Amino acid sequence: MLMEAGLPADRLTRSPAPRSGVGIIHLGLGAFYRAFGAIYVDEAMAAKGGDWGIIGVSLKSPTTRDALAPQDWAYTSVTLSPEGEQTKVIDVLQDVLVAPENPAAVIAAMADAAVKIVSLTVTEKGYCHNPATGALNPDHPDIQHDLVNALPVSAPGFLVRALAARRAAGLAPFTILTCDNLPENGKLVRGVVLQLARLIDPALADWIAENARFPATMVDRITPATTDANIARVTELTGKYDAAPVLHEPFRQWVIEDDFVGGLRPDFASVGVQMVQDVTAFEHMKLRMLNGTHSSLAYLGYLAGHETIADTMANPAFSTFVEQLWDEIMPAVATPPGVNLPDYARALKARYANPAIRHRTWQIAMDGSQKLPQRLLGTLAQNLQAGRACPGLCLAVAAWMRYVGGVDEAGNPIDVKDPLAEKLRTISAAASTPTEKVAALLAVDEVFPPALADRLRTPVTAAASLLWAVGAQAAVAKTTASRQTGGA
Ligand code: CS2
Repeated sequence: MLMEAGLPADRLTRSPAPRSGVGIIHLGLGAFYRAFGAIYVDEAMAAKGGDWGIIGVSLKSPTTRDALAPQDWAYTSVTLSPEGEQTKVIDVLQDVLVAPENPAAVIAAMADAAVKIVSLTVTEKGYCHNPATGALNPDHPDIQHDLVNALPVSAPGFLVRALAARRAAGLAPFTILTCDNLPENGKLVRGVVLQLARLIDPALADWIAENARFPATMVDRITPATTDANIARVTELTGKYDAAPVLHEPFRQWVIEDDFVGGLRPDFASVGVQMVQDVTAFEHMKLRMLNGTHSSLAYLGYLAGHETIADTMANPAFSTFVEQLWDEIMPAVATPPGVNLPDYARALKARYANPAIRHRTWQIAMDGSQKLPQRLLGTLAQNLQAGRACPGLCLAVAAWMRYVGGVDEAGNPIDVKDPLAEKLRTISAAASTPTEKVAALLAVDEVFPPALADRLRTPVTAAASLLWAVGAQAAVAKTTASRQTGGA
């Protein structure tokens, strides 16, 4: 990394300030957690103290550990607003472990008496569940492995084996704080952990059910993957080379069910986290209104040739279309306390349009088979049952179907990243017309519960026929033809 004078920039280093003790193990050390939860924890300790230092765990690759180790785990957070960039060094991480290199060290860290919370951002597919039902998939290869090996590979495996170690040592369990965009995420991770524990040792499952806590959360901060260009820009801004900065929007919202083992947690409320009794309404609103439209814009925007969400929103047909989506979604969202849904939608529109955030449609399009149920299908099920047509949302589902076929509108291949990618491509390729493709893909019951598939057949077939006939840009415009362009 060269500075203007032609000299290499110094590497970012940690401040010499004394370190706090470790209280949290975080599984899944991606950009999102480092731009979100880690910063809240850092601020809560600065405001109110406590030994809540974090050990991060990468469940797959050593990349983040290798990038952060020479920086003694410090990294730069960059807030990107249309007005400019603001940087801050975050040094709340105390260590980073790479699970496949030493799973026993991860279990030992999680079983340490000082640890009170294990938090997770392992993405939807990291829970090894069936997306349509939310239940553990016992046939998942990682779960098959973890059933018979004391040194696990999956997130549920690490949770269960570490809880077993704590029970054997006579310690209390930790709180499991999921920070992934899953429906009723606390309940989901609880179900997955208890199912796996029961298959390994029913008495362990009973102990976990009685003593562990699984607060649900709603998490929100748009954080695109960091690129090489971002790294170069951070060096320009700070004069230091940081191999793993995180770049994110100014907005953030964290709503947490206040249900921790022994009540032990950082003073989150002191730094603006909403501590509530029930997160469900917040979570539904966010998953349906934000992530639902994000995925819709990602598939349709990608097909229309847009690289980022901001580029997609700059296309007037799409900025009108997204308003139609919110109008379709809002009747299926209960208003959380203190929120006004149209205002929430207006704020989302401004966040999406933030030109400083280059969030690739391709990135958001990843893992659609794991995302569609909570982002789009719950809304559709509720609306169709109530007799409310949803042409915009059906067009989004059709766009996902087109996308997973693996060929774009110009005939170029799409690099589809999804645990079901191969299966979906094969199913799509075996069907020739849009009608046949829709029928075949609706039969994928990991994604579409059969009763919903029946309801979706007619409207999604209509949307797919339009999409295949005229392309994404014109299909979006046609679907909103009766609307006025303009503000939300
Ligand atoms: C996005 C989310 O990549 C995706 O699927 O929809 O990561 C989104 O940016 C966050 O949930 C915003 O809080």
